[in-house]
Amino acid sequence: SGYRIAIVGATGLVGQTLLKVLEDKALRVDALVALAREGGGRSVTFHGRSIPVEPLEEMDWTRVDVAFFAAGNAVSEAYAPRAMEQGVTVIDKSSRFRMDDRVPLVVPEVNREAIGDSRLIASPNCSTIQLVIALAPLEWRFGIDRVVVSTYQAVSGTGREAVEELEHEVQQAVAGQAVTPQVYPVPIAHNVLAFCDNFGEADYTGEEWKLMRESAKILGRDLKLSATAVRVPVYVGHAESVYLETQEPWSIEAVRETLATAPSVRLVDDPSRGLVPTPLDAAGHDDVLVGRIRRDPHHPRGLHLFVVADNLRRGAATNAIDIMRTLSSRWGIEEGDDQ
Ligand code: 11C
Repeated sequence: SGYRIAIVGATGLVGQTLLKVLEDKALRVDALVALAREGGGRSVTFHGRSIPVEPLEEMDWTRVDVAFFAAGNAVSEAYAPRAMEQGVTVIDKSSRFRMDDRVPLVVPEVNREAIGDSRLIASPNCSTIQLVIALAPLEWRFGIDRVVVSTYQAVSGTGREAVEELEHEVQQAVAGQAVTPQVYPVPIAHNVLAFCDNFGEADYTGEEWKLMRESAKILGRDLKLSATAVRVPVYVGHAESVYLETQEPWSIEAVRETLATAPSVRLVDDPSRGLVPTPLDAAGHDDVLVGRIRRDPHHPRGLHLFVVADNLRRGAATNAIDIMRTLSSRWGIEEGDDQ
């Protein structure tokens, strides 16, 4: 048998990427229901077939075993409990339940055992996922004392309207017209914005608090992690400059070997050939690219990394689908037999 899946928010950027990753991984899918708050005659395409988008309100949840929620906090809050009452496992991409102590927050490469028999599993923020995939193997081998991360985040993290805004502003700027931002408070074309969402506690933004709190929950301990999250005029691919100090000493070779053998990590680190990770290299792939590995000249256990991944695939769809695949036996799907 195969997966019986609902995608809530199927027409959004993450919903569309979920469909693409399901196709790319050639998973066996016996039922696929595309849902949105309003059906409205729209459709999505899966393996060349047109699938109508159905209204969420009328969903009979017994048609599926697993539901991906990618339509924002309010939709998850209202509809995830209904799906779960009908026996559906919910994999939630919104931030609504992430910091709830009763809800596992999961990156399978790091803490798949946290899932237990939970019917609700939260998938972290995109910039958190790629960060912990790079940090966890270093934490396990050398122990992390503290981390300072600065992000360079793509506009697709905001949504389709921000992608269109960047395209439009670039055209306006090239045509010598005044740029009129709508999604962001200031122009994003040819600019750098030192905030990714609203400012909050202690003048950190919500995105920065997500990085700090979610990483600690996933790694399972208090983590001295401090973040600055920045939006840059890139369409797809979040980049992160990561500085960390370890508890144990290490050699550069040991760090490289640790990262090279870590799941979902690909080293792109050859300064002699100018090889560094870029968002364009990451886009369309599932790997977390890691490069610029070097020691802080002022601290013997201070390590710099540059970490880049496709925020829509690795940072959203692929992580959610990997969570589903770890649970395949719940629905009688044999591991390895799921494709
Ligand atoms: C961004 N990280 O790039 C955000 C998007 O909590 O899942 C994803 C927000 C979230 O703006």
